[in-house]
Amino acid sequence: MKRLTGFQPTGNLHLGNLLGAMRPLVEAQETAESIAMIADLHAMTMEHDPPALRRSTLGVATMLLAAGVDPARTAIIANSQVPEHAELHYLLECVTAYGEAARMIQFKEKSAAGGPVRLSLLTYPVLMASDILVHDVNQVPVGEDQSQHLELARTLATRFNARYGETFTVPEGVRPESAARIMDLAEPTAKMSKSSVSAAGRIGLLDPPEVIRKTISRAVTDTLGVVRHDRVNQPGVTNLLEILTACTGSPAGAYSSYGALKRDVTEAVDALLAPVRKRHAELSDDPGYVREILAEGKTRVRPAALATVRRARAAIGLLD
Ligand code: AQP
Repeated sequence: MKRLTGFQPTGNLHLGNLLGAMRPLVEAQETAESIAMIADLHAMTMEHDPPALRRSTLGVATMLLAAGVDPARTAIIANSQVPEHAELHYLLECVTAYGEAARMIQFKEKSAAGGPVRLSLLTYPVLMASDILVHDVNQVPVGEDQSQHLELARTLATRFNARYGETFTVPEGVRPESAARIMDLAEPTAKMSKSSVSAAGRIGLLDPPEVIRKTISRAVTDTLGVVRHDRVNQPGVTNLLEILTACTGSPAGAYSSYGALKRDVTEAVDALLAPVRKRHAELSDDPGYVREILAEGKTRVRPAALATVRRARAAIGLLD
C-alpha cells in the first residue's frame, strides 16, 4: 500500500493541517508506505514571491519533521525537485479536455476572484494527477474539497490505460478515521485556512501559548448558552468540541459554560503544540539538515517515478 499526502507551501501551517493531514500521516507510517509531498509547483499557480516560496517550502518540510513525520519511513519531497512530476504533467495534459480542467470548482472560485489568471491555475489539477500517478500511489487521503481533483486523477489514469495500454495504478481516495475537519474560529462555517484574510480564526502551529489562549477565548460561539454538538445551529461550539476531541483523542465531557469549554480547548491545543514548537525550534537551528532530508526523499522516490514516466512515454508513442 502506498499513500501520498500533499501540502501547499502557501503560508503558515495551522491546527487544521495538523489534525486533518499531518497527524493521520504520522499514524499511517506504522502500516503504509507514505510520501509527504510539498507542492511548491502548485504554490506558483497564484501570484507568489520567490524568496517567500523557498522559505515556505523549507518551512513545511521543517514542520512535517517537527510533527513527527519520520524521514526513515516517509519520503519527504518537494514536487519541483522530482522532475518526473512536470514531465508526466505534460503527457497527462494530452489526455485531458479543456472543459474538464475549466469546470474544476477551485479553478472557478480562484479565477473569479479577479486579477490575472495564470494558465497553470487551469492545469494544476492535471499536475495533481501527475503527483499521484507518477508514484504508483494506491491511496490518497482526501478531504471533501479535494475529491473532485482525485476523481480527475482516476479518470485520467483510466483513460490513459484504456487508450494506450495498462500504465498507471488507479488510486483510491481514503478518509483516515483520525482526520478531523477543523473550522475557522472566527467564522465556524468555513474551514480553517492558511489563506483566509483574517488570522483571528486560525491557530498557527508555532503560535505561542498566549496567542493560542487569546485566539480561543475570542472564538465565535452563540447566544444559546448550552454546550451541544450541533453543526447546524451551534457551529462554533461544535468546532470547539471537535478540536478538543481531536487533540485529546477522547470524547469531550459535559460543560456548563462556554468559558470552561474554551479553557479545556486551550489546554489541549497547547499540550498538542508544545512539543511540535520545541522540535521545530531545534530543527530551525539546522536548515542544512532539512535540505538533506528533501534530497534523500528525492533519491528514494525517483527510480519508481522514472519507471512510470518511461512506461507512459513508451505507451503514448515517444522515442526512448
Ligand atoms: N481546516 C482543515 N481541517 C482539516 N484538514 C485541513 N487541511 C487543510 N485545512 C484543513 C488539510 O491539510 C492538508 C494540506 O492542505 P493544503 O496545504 O493542500 O491546502 P488546503 O487544503 O487548501 O489548506 P489551506 O490551509 O486552506 O490552504 P490554502 O488557504 O492555501 O488553500 C490537506 O490534506 C488538507 O485537506
